[in-house]
Amino acid sequence: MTENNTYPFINLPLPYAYDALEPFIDEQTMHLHHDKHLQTYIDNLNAALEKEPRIRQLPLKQLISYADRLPQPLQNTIRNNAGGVYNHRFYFDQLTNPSDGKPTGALLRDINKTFGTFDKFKSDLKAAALSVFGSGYAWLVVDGKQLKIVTTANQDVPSRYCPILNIDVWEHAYYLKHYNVRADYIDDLFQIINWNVVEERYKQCLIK
Ligand code: MN3
Repeated sequence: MTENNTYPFINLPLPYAYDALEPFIDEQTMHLHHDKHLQTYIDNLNAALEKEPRIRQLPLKQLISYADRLPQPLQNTIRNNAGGVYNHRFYFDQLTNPSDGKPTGALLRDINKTFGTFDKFKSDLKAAALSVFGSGYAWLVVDGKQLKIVTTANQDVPSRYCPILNIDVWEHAYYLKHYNVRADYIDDLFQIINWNVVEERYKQCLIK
């Protein structure tokens, strides 16, 4: 579970070493992605909240859902930067050392029920991730009790659903190693998913 849910936001350390995801995600990408890109969202969010005492104490997810009611340009600033913090923490927390892992138990059963097979699920999620034009994310979410794949643009969060897995398809997530070949990055990402984390999220979504 993530601590530090309110202002001032800090960049929590990765739950593994920077080189832990090699050879699928390289160490340099992890340094840039976590220490520079995520840090920038955190700094920008803190700078915006410093000037907005009325919303400063809202937890991260409430900031995101409240953003719609804020005047422009504060609305965009909060949506993009609070979303950037939430989405990146969510992404980093679900990764782990390479393994042949796949989900077990209820999650595997329900993936098979929804998508046919685990391989079909992976190809559907990959297709969704490839379909994101420009920057954004592909997600595995729970909609009511139903698994579903959705995509979001920029740093938007799929607020209508309970998310359990995301794929960051911003080029900064893969460009150093995979260049422009997003498909190869997605294949590599499937080698480093921490399915225990995803299964735990699934359990939490189902009891909401
Ligand atoms: Mn990113």
